[in-house]
Amino acid sequence: MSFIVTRRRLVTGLAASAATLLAGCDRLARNEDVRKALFSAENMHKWLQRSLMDRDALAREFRPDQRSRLFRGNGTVNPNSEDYKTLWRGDFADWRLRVDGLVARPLALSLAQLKSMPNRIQTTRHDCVEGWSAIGTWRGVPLHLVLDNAQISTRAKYIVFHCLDDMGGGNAYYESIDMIDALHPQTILAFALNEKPLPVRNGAPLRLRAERHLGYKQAKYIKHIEVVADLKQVRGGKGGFWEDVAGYEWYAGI
Ligand SMILES: Nc1nc2c(c(=O)[nH]1)N[C@H]1C(S)=C(S)[C@@H](COP(=O)(O)O)O[C@H]1N2
Ligand SMILES: [Mo]
Repeated sequence: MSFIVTRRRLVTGLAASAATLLAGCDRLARNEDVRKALFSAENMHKWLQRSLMDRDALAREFRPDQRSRLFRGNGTVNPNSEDYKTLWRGDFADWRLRVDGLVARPLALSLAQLKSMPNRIQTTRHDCVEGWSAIGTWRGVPLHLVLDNAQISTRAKYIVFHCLDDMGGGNAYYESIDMIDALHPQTILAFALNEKPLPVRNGAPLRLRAERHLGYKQAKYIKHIEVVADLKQVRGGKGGFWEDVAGYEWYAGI
């Protein structure tokens, strides 16, 4: 006998168990605040997304001829820090990707070293919350290969990307993802867009592509990857620049 669990049956099943659970929590549920928190649209959405979404599923890939003619830039498109300008003038030969935190072997990788590692090419659609999308072809090193090289600890829970651009007042852009996304096959450190070196506009010399996520997770101008067990100790504590300053959702899955 074989069992095929359809998505619908899973949803129905989960909803039924939630109902049983909630009936048991009747006294608790009579508390107005608890009820509001449980049934807020945001929490329901989060709960459904977290429990049902197949986190290993691949994002759709497109054919190269489906690419957008121009992959526009957004957010920082020309970092104005002296550090960045100096690196750019030297064609990023002096740039290093630092990898540290919960690792046995901290790394400082040059662009040449990254380019000599096995890489992946993927044509995907980028979706920005500001209401635009673009399809581009990215080439880069799968993040899991870099993490393997650094020998990350079993305590590692999140990967934080620190960037070279200053968003004002010395606050660099940063973002983070969890280990499921870090090990996802389409999560790459991209050094090329549409088979050309990554333009400054789109994050030269290295940017993240985590294809199951919205645009703001795709950190550009990466200089440092930090492996951590907790996001609370990093910067504003919410896991990303926009999460800290504007309340964007940390989990921006699509
Ligand atoms: N370092 C850095 N990364 C960033 C941003 C930024 O301002 N700085 N903007 C984010 C946002 S909101 C989007 S939509 C994408 C834009 O990528 P693009 O410039 O290649 O279109 O980069 C993301 N990564
Ligand atoms: Mo965005």
